Amino acid sequence: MANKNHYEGIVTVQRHIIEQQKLHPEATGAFTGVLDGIVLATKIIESQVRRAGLVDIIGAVGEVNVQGEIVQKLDRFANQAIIRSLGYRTSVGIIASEEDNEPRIIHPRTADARYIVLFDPLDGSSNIDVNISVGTIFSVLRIKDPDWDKDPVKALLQKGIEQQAAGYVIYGSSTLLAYTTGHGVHTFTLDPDIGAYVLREENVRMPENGKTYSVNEAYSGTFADGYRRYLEWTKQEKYSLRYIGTLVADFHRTLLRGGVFLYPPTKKDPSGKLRMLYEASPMAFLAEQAGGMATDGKVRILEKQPTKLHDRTPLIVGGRDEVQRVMNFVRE
Ligand code: AHM
Ligand code: MG
Repeated sequence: MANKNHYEGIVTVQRHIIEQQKLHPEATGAFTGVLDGIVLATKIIESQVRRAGLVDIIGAVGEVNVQGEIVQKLDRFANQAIIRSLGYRTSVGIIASEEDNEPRIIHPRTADARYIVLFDPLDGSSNIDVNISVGTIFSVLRIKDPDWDKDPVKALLQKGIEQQAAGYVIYGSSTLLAYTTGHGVHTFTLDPDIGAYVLREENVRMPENGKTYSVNEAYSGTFADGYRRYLEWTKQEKYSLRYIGTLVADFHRTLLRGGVFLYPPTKKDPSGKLRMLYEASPMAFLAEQAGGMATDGKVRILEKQPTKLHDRTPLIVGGRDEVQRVMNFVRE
């Protein structure tokens, strides 16, 4: 049982979001409600992730999702938790999940429906069965097109720079939430005693350099020459390799410790594996807000125009100096 004084002056994520909203005088509170819905969903997901070894929820459902991957049971649970938690927020018009073929219109056109929420419900899902951290990623866009409900896909094909908010939760040794609304990156830890995300660090800064690289090096035989030369260089410079295979966890380490994460084009995935709207774009927003960089090797991720819902992109993200160095090799 935590001691009473422990909770004096506590800042929960809800309180923090309300404070942040004061930076936008025109805000109505609708946006706070959207983030609140996401926060609730992640608590529901976390409770199941923690029980994964106790109940019959790990393992595959026996279906293949839109990305051609085996659907894990927890993936499906997480997807439904987010859809339900956002379902009664009338300010959300469209939600789109990495797991689904099409976006869902959850409120037909009303004066209130102003936001689009995109999410990867359970990132790193192949790691579930082996007790390795998984996560949830989210991105919030504003509805701009007055006829949005006629063509919801068109409404959400926006550049990353248009994001109103982005964040992730890691279900790791503790449960941690990181978010940005364009005013820095802030992290919170879920306190299991009170069921609230409690402020851990405000305005997290990504170190500009750090001698760690993170990549699935087993695929390097099919990387372009520039990437291969960079990987040779890391050996000469005595870098360390860290690769978890859960983007959220690899990104979070890079955010705190510095270094670079890369998922280049491969023979199997010529455009890279990671999804533009559900993974690369929110991570790029967070990275830049923490002083880091994110590129596809040529173009800043936040300036790329997505052309379809499940677009993929190569991703190089991390501290400024490290990303710049990879780009120098790749451009040569
Ligand atoms: P997922 O969202 O289906 O779990 O897939 C995305 C994951 C990322 O978390 C991770 O960075 C990457 O796939 C790992 O891919 P690979 O196994 O090819 O290294
Ligand atoms: Mg993912």
